[in-house]
Amino acid sequence: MADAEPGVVPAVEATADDIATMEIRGAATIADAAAAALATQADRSGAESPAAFRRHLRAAARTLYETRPTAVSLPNALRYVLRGMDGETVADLRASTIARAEAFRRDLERAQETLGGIGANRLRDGDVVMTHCHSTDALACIDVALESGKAIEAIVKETRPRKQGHITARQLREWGVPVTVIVDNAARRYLDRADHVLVGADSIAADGSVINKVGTSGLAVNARERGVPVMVAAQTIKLHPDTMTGHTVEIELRDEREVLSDEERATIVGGGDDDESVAADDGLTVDNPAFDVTPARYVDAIVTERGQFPPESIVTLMRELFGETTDEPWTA
Ligand code: RI2
Repeated sequence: MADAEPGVVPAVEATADDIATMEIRGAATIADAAAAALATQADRSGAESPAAFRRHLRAAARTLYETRPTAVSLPNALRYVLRGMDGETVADLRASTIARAEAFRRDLERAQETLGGIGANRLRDGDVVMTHCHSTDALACIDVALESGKAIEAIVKETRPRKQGHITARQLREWGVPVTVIVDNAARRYLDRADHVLVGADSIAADGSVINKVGTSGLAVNARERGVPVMVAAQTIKLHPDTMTGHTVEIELRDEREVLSDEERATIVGGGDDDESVAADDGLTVDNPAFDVTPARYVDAIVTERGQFPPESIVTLMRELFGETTDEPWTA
């Protein structure tokens, strides 16, 4: 855990740690946890002056912000809650911040339900859906389709390196959905059986490109070649306002041990625990990007709680919701 900033309560640090280690993961879940953590900070803050309260809230937001760089739901959540921090006394600041965080969390849940209803309209009775990774927004679409009596089958990519496809498979089996789990490399072969590719998003850029779990872009290209439509389920909290002004989305690089354990590495480069020569520079590089970028032209529809959009038109929604302001209130 990084050194705590003054005034940040331990529960916020614990949430930040859980996000960094992916105990808490998935863009919507991260946003929800971050808002809850700011409410906890407000509730437990020991600040004795309004200025100190504001300073500590900003420090808490910074602590959360620095955990993972790609999912924009995190800064969007922090910005939303901090903008609601209002009042001349500590008591008023506390109350307004907590109320704002609670409103955010309610809206998030409602948005996912609404999105699920819209996405479900794209699914017909008997359809087979191929999934990648684990997305609560994508699963919400299947959930509503099932509730309305449609039979759905799923082909679930296991999604290396962390195999979050297993979480998707578990959820779908709980709902009674017939599931076929495949290794990622089998996806193209199984696309012949799929009616949809359905994925979530960590960020959506102004040009309609979708940043999602690594492997999404290859899947989308193969799906286009096979004529299988690609549907992205993403609440508007996933829209990345900075991209309207030309910024790019940072792709998180994670620990190489998620790909290759120390033991596996030793089997490649030789040596073992007692072999000092392996330690420093063994000439083997392991890269572990968590996400990739799928260009808009490979995406058929982005489904949000505000409706379904062709990716190229998502920028109009982005402007409407965020304007041109992308300040970072936690940097003050
Ligand atoms: P929901 C996940 O990232 C996946 O890439 C998933 O598609 C995306 O977040 C959205 O998830 P990670 O946190 O918000 O597992 O739809 O790296 O739940």
